[in-house]
Amino acid sequence: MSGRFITLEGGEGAGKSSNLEWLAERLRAAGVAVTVTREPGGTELAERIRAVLLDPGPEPMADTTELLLVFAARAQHLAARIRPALARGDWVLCDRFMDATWAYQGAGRGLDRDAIAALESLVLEGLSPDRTLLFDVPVAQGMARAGKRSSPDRIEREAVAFFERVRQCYLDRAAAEPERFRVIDAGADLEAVRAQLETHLQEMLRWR
Ligand code: T5A
Repeated sequence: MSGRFITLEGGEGAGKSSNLEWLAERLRAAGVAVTVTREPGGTELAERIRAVLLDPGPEPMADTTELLLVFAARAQHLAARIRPALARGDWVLCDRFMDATWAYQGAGRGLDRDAIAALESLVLEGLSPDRTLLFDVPVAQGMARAGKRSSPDRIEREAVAFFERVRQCYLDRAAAEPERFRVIDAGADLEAVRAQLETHLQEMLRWR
């Protein structure tokens, strides 16, 4: 694989989607071929799994069902979109990836770490992002932003304590892997967030 794999992570309303296309355009302007995608989703089939995952629906979803659906979507996304894009040399910009599973299903739901690790090994086959941009925002601020935009999906209906665990897990993972993660103060205004992103972008462009 000759491309680069860059993931954007963070809690609800942190500003990942607002900056994804901006980042892609900055990279394209520098002559990089970019594939923009997201999880759960990113292919026609994986987007259908996403719809099931996020639909509040009438029947409560078991936590293990949620975990397996997340990985089912990811397996499809990797096979049909991410690995082919990396193989042709694209830089893949992905809105959420494996760290989200550790944060939401691991820390948020409290699911068994060994089970998550086994599925990670099965589905990722050793693939890891080259860089992860963590958009860190206080939970209340992020939820207020997300709440203004649309009615809550199934996961957004969780309690504040769930999202506090998610945030802490992301910060712990960033501290444990400082070479992969860059943490962005996403509570700042958009201009200040983009100034931080610009620094990280220039650093990544030196990979070439
Ligand atoms: N999930 C996902 C799992 O549980 N396990 C997994 O393994 C994976 C991959 C995905 C859900 O799936 C879960 C996590 C999620 O709950 P989603 O809709 O993609 O669902 O969820 P989010 O990625 O959280 O989407 P959000 O839209 O909530 O967050 P974003 O993308 O970080 O925020 P964004 O850019 O849409 O911004 C939200 C609002 O804030 C404003 C924007 O204009 C927008 O209105 N905003 C700002 N306002 C002021 N200042 C700034 N700096 C701002 N930045 C953005």
